[in-house]
Amino acid sequence: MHLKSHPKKITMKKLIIPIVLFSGSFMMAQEEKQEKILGDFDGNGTKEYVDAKVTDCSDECDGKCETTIYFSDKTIKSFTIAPAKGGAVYNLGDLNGDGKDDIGFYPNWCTSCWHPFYVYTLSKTGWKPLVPSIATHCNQWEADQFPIRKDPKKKGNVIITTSKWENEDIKVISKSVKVN
Ligand SMILES: [Ca+2]
Ligand SMILES: [Ca+2]
Repeated sequence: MHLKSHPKKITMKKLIIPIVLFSGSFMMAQEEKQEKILGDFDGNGTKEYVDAKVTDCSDECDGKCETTIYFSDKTIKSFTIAPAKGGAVYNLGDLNGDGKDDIGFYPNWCTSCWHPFYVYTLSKTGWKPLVPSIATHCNQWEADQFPIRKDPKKKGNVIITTSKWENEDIKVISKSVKVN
């Protein structure tokens, strides 16, 4: 009896330890992915991190709700988007072929499923929109239809995918637009 119960205990221990380790490293990877986006946003050949912080915004989105995009390389100007209760920052790659990675921003907000998607590029005078803000509905995101990407068929163009309220329905429409 005594001998039989012993191996069972050892097996239990072996099973538990790898599970704890796995979930721990998985959480770390998730956090890292959300917090640090790497890219060469000023085109100087060195990659820097981009991050976002929100100021003056309650859980109910009361306040100024300004979100500032800033960089680990402090020579790159930060810029502010409002209203946004934080949001997701994307490195979109170099969409317009100027040697600089471009930035996408999808703001968090408390109401509505309609949120704009912003695309920014660094010009000599500072950050400016590469294209007008793209209207997106949460259905579009759930369907995994990302708002902007390089047009693989036409050099200097991007494909913009936007949501539109049409005939009492939400339609997702894509079109090719020249950006360079
Ligand atoms: Ca850089
Ligand atoms: Ca660019």
